[in-house]
Amino acid sequence: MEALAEAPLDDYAREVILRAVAQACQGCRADVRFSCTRPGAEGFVDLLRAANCAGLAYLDNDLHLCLHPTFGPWIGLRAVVVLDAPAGPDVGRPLSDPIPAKLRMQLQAAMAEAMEEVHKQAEAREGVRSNWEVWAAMRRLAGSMFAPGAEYCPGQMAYHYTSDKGLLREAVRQAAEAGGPGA
Ligand code: B12
Repeated sequence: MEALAEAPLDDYAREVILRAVAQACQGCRADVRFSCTRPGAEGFVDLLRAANCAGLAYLDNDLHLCLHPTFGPWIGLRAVVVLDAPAGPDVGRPLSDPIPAKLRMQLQAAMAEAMEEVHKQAEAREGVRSNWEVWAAMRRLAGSMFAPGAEYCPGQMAYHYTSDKGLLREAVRQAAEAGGPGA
């Protein structure tokens, strides 16, 4: 069986984005920064703040999540592309908080529960991974006021939180069987 790369989804996103940028920006200089670059490494960009500044999604500082007006928290922020060209007329403006007060209180309680496990672990990443269903439930609650249908499917959800490549391999196998994009 062919070995999978360290972060296959990040590699795939990088490849597709760079190809799209090359096609779209012929002759125009583009600086592309990816969300998988860790804080402290060269080229790091805070994608939550970038999405907020661009008016793409509201940055919720309680939840450490960006909320899109249609898809709520079910968006992945993959890259920022800065073009060496004049901005168009549709320059984004930060959005306002979409969460009503009652839901905000429920979310604060859900976040406090999720953070309990994080505080027990030396690494925040491990605290999220070992307790990921609680994090997913908090995110689902945040998504409850947006249009239904955007939530990740079970396989995507589990891979997203655990980075278990066995799950990814299985999803690609199923897509190939169904003649989908993995084929
Ligand atoms: C580092 C990081 C984390 C760390 C944060 C802790 C730490 N020690 O820094 C850990 C591993 C805990 C983490 C967890 C998660 N993350 Co994260 N993370 C990032 C990353 C790479 C950088 C964030 C950063 O450092 N910003 C810069 C600093 C200066 O900002 P800051 O205000 O000091 O801190 C920010 C974060 O670090 C975060 N934070 C700080 N301390 C802690 C502690 C905990 C426990 C958590 C959850 C967050 C958190 O809150 C601030 C943002 O408002 C971004 C991608 C990017 N390039 O922006 C993704 C990113 C923010 N993460 C994302 C996601 C989805 C998650 C998870 C849900 C799932 C996952 N993949 O693990 C979990 C849980 C978070 C949740 N609310 O549900 C998404 C958000 C998408 C969205 N719709 O909003 C991003 C944008 C990645 C992406 N490709 O989309 N993440």
